[in-house]
This record gives sequence, structure tokens and C-alpha cells, in this order.
Amino acid sequence: AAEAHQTDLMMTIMRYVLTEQSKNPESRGDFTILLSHIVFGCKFVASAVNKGEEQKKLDVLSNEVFIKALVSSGRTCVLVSEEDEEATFVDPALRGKYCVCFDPLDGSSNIDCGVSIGTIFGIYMIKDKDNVTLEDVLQPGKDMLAAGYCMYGSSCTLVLSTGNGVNGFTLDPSLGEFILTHPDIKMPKKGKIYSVNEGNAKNWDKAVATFVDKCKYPEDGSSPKSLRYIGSMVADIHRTLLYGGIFLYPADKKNPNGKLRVLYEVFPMSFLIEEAGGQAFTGKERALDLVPTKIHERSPVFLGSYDDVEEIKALYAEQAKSS
Ligand code: P6P
Repeated sequence: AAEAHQTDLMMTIMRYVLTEQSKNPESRGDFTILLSHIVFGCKFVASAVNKGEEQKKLDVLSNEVFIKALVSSGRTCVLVSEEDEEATFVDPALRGKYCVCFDPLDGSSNIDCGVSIGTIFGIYMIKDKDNVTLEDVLQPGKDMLAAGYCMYGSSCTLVLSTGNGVNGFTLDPSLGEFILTHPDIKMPKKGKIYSVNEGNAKNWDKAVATFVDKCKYPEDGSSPKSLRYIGSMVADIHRTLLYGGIFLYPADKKNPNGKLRVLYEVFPMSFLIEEAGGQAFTGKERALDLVPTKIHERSPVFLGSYDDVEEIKALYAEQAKSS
């Protein structure tokens, strides 16, 4: 008991990652170093958001901070950012073995009204260190090694998975440390919430329209689901992870590929949702099986509690048969 007392120090995100690293004896700590630079970027953005910087400056500032932090980590070789039209190929002298796809400040249009926004990131291992190409970031989401988001709201919460479940860490500003507050997040198998922009209902396909109708007018006499839609993906997904339910950003007649970006919105969130026991579906296939061809391509996405996504999959299967 005395020993336990000695070591029972609070779990910080870096101690957690080091514990994970120690499970792979051959690991040289590169991933831990990469993650420490991502954590630095999140702390920097958290303080800038709290200073109430105006949106335009914050968008550019957060992108610069993450690009500089990732390059200077010496552990990356290709970076894809929502803010940059082209991928960043790291100078060979500073090259490492990881690729990072990220949205430095997703939902930033919500800053001025105080709605939570966030950084979303996904991490891949490059295929061939001596031949670094765009192919290294056009891998299917299932090949990601890790993914996470940092939500900047009333508190700053970093949610991370390195492939062994999902853990949430809350920034303690007095310590400047992310402390484990949500260990091993697991989603309810079925939820009572659906999350979609109903303003697009006019343009939905039959499967989505039927699914949403069933949420509002259940045929089995159960009570209707609640609609919760914040319009900031990190906030909507954080609630979905903790409370369950389903988040939908469907294709519609105007946007056949939906709105959300594959590499740094759909893939990282799908990775987390699956690690927490849920599912992520594009309307055609498992989201993480998608093989992107362009770094800013979009995809429709339905993600959340396992049973809820099963229902939309069944409706798309029916729609495919009758089309
Ligand atoms: P809509 C924010 O602009 C964003 O990229 C995501 O964070 C969010 O889920 C989505 O767009 C909201 O889109 O069309 O409902 O406003």
C-alpha cells in the first residue's frame, strides 16, 4: 500500500503516452516526442483562444504554431493542414517517420459567439522514409496510428487514442498539464440523441430523411430522440463520445460528398468513435476503409453509437437495392 501511495501521482498525458510507449520495448520514443509537440501546440492555442484573439488571427496563428511545432519535433515528414492548400514536406535534415493531418482550429467561425472549437489530428507512419510522397498521407484511415482532438471551451480537453481505447485529459492551467479525467471512454451501444443540420433536410436522400423521421416519430412507440447540433464538429463529437447517439453530415444534392474533410475531420473522429466502441460509415462503406485521392477531399459521414449507425447502414442498403 505504501508503494502504491508513493507512485499514485496524478496521470498526465505525457505519463500516459510514456506508459504506452513502454509497452513497445523497441520503441525509441519518437511517437512520445511527436505527441509532446502536439500537446505544446494545444496548450499554446488554448491560451490564445482564452485571450480572446479575433478569429482571423487565431486561424493563421494556430496553423503556424502547429506547423512549427511539428516540424521542429524532428519526427515528421509530411504535414497536411486544413489551412494550407498544399502538403508541407519537411526539410530532409529535420525529417522523421510520421505524417500528421490536422485541422488547427476546426469550427473557428464559432469563436466570436463563444461556442467550443478545436484542433483535430490524425497520425500515420510513413511508408518509405527514403521516398516521401503525397501517397504517405493518402492512406486509408484504418492505417492511422493515433488520432485525437483538443476542445477549447469552458475547459480545455484533449481526447486521444493510440489504438488502445480512448482517454480524455483536461488542462489544469495552474500546472500547465493535461490530467487524465476521462479514462477509457466507451460509448453507449445505443443513444437518445441525433445530431444533424436539419436546415439541409430539403436536399437529403431518402435514407437520411427516413432515418431522421424515425428519430422524431419512432414506430416502436419509444420516445423520440433529442436533437442536439452545435455546428462545431469537435463539440458535437465530444458529446457523442460521452453521451452516445449519432452525428450525421450527409451528402446532399448540392454537396454530393458532404462537407467534412476526410483527412483531418472524418478519419480522426471515426478512429476515436470506433476505439470507443461505435461505428463510422460514409453511406457506402466503413469510413476508415476509404482511400483518399486528394488531401482536401470531403466525404459524407455517419458516426456514433454502434446500433444507431447500424440503422442508417440498413437504410442505405435498402436504398441501394431499390436504386
Ligand atoms: P454546417 C465547422 O465549420 C465545420 O467544419 C464543422 O466543425 C461542423 O461540424 C460543420 O462544419 C458544420 O457545418 O453546414 O452545419 O454549418
